Amino acid sequence: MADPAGRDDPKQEQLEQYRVSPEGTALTTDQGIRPDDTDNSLKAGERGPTLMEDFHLREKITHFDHERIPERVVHARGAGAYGRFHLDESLAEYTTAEFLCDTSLTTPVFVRFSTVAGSRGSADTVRDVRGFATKFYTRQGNFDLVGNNMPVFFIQDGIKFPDFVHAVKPEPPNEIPQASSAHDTLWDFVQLQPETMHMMMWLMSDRALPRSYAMMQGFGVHTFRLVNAEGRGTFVKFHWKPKLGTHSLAWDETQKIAGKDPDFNRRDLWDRIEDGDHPEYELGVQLVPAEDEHRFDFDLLDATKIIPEEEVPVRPVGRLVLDRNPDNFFAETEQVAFHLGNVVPGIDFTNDPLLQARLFSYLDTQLIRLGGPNFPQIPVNRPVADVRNHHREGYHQMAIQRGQSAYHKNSLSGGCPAVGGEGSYTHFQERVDGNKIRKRSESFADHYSQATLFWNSMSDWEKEHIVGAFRFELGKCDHKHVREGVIGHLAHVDHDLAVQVAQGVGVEPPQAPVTANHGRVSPALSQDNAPKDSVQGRKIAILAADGVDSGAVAAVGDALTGAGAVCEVLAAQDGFIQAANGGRVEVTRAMPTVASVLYDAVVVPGGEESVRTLAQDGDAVHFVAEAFVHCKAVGALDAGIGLLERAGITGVRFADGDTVSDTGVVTAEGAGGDFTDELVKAVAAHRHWTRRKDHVPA
Ligand code: HDE
Repeated sequence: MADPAGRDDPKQEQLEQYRVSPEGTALTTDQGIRPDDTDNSLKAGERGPTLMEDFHLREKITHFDHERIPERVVHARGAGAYGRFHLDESLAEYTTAEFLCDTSLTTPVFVRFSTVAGSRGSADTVRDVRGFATKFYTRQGNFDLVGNNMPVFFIQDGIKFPDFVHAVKPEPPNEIPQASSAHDTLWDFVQLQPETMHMMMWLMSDRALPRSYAMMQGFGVHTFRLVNAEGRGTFVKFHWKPKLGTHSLAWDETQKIAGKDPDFNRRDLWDRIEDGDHPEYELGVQLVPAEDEHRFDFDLLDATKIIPEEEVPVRPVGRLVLDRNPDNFFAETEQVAFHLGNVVPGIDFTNDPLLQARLFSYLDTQLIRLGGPNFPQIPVNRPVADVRNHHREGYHQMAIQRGQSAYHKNSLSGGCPAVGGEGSYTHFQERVDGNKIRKRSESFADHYSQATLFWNSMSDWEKEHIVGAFRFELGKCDHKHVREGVIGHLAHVDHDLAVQVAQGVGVEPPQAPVTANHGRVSPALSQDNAPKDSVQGRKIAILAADGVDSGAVAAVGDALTGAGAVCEVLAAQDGFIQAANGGRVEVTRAMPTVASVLYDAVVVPGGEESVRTLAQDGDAVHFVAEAFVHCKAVGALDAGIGLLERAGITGVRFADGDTVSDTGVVTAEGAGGDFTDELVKAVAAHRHWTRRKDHVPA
């Protein structure tokens, strides 16, 4: 079966055998019998008791009773999509993995994005790490790259994972709070486990609040190993870089979205794919020759460390495009089973103790979640490569395995399936010896330097957001000693940071620096340096009422839609509004059903009567003010400029002599080319974070 671009896709072809649709069919039981009625149970008399023999009732209720499976213990909430990975640069010098060597190949994939701490029904826009898990259906078998949107992790050794997850999940007595790290147990864990500090800097940064899954980086986190045809190993870190740049929401906005549209990121992914605006990511690798293993001031096996891109550049090798939504959430997104141990020849592991524990966990967890060892046969999990082995039976065995022998070696089936030979998986040969010991390597001991590197690399506005996040989260901790403990660690990261956070949470700030800041920076870490040249998939609200200048609505709509954005006309009610020139403008949505937090920008076209009405509508005034406070592009034309004044955005004189900052506020008399060009640029900039906004009440 062909993909949307008309290319052959073996995975979609395989899935097609399992897809069923209701059109033109008759209702049957699971046994294929057509009941004559599915609305009334079988009774002894119209008002009599229900009969046991009603097989249809029993089957229907029984199946319903068993509809739920356990949610994932972490990463329970997710959204998935199919796509294709195309290789541009061959890595044949480093690996035998065919999909990384042959540039003529396009590999089908399934990707699942997720939050970590929340339950399946929690909101998308919580402060959290995001999972970015990719299953490559390669011709040599499945390769799963089970990554996150942050390149480091909270802990160094997998044996701490249950402790960490118990600390971040809702607290045991009352299961509060849902999908939030702002509570005592998480921060208690943090203050007693300083290896968390680097990751906590990421978690308190805007990286934890992605605007869209299409605007989020992904990282394999661990150091893996590529192995070439000669058996030579090369260390590798995997990176996904979104084509649209890495962009985030404002913290206040995320909390409001969680109520207005808890499915915000999931819906965004779905809509983009439905609209043909396919999310795209570049796969990059950082390669480190085996002989350089010890050349860094950190250990490559320590998952709380990055390799700064300035030290080892990220080499782009291919492109991932997500172009197909699943047909059924449960069948595909819920039942997909990722496993770090799913590797293909040419990709191998390292001794990272976090990675090693994960190798145990994923297979184990799928057994309980998906109910037995045959989950690889579920359509979304099936490799496109042939599967033949001596595994037999188990719950829900789908294959009818023929033949007399289910063992190796055998002579009765001609020795088949045959073992080894060309293209088989050979483990990397590494000499290993050492004392049996429960101990962390000394090379894992520095918990602060890279947290400092991250802090140093942030722009002023990013630093402000980080301080705000620490204050919010620690401010929710009831135990003062927990707040003090965290400030104690922050003091080792950066003195100013510790002082600013301490001041916000009522803790005595450190008097003098306890650790000198090393002053190093890695510009690649700052979102300030992300590409800001596209409005693809951005959502723009055009506020209007009767009497609107329909020419301006059309000009703004054409310019932004032409550049790839999605424009929606919002008015007090659904239907149509009368334009100033007598024509009609169709309303996309009634304002009370949406909110500014669901848009990237707002535009107020002219039309005296329209603007007079909007200025008397609290929803409209708040819409504009809130968009401004969330640093979004705000556009106004002619009389529309008056609404900005009404919202308290313009016309304000500050006591300190400062004037109103107008970055990202685009106004003009007449919707000419300059206005729309400036507007498109202001929207492409994503947000105008440096804008002064404390005077606007929203
Ligand atoms: Fe996971 N993780 N993890 N994790 N993880 C799971 O597997 C685990 C870690 C990640 O969309 C579970 O099927 C341990 C790092 C993603 O289905 C479970 C440790 C990274 C997903 C599990 C880690 C991840 C999971 C829960 C420490 C980034 C969602 C359900 C040793 C590199 C995959 C499941 C999806 C899911 C265990 C740490 C990423 C329990 C023990 C580091 C993206 O097996």
